[in-house]
Amino acid sequence: MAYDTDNIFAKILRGEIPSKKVHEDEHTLAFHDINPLSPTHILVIPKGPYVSFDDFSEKASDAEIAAFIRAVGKVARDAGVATDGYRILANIGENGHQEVPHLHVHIFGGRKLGRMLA
Ligand code: IU
Repeated sequence: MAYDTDNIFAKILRGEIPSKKVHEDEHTLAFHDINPLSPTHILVIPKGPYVSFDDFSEKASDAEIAAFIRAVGKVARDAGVATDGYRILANIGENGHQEVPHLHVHIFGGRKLGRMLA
C-alpha cells in the first residue's frame, strides 16, 4: 500500500496536530493513545513513511529498526510497566484491523490484561 502523507500520525509527526509525547529520538516517536484501553496505552511509531511491519522490515535502515525496538523497550520501562508486565501489539492491514496506515506498536499495561484473542 502506498503511504498516505495525510494520515493522522503523519500529521502528528509534522506537528500539525498535538500529541501527548512520551519519547522522541531521531527515528522514533511515542505518545499516549487518544482512546486508552488500559491504564498505560502508548503508541510507538517510526518517523519514516512505513505503513506495515513488513514494509518497515524491508525498507527501513538498521538504525531505524534498532531505534524503534529500543524505543519500545524504553517506553515500557519509563512508563513503569516493565516489572509487572505489558503487551505489545501491532495491527497490520485490513485483516489485522489496522485503522491508521502508519506503522505503530501499541504498549498496553497497568492492569492484568485479558487473554489475547485472535
Ligand atoms: P490501530 O492499531 O490502527 O487499530 O489503532 C489506531 C490507534 O490510534 C487507536 O488505538 C486510536 O485510539 C489511536 N489514535 C490516536 O491515538 N490518535 C488519533 O488521533 C487517532 C487514533 I484518529
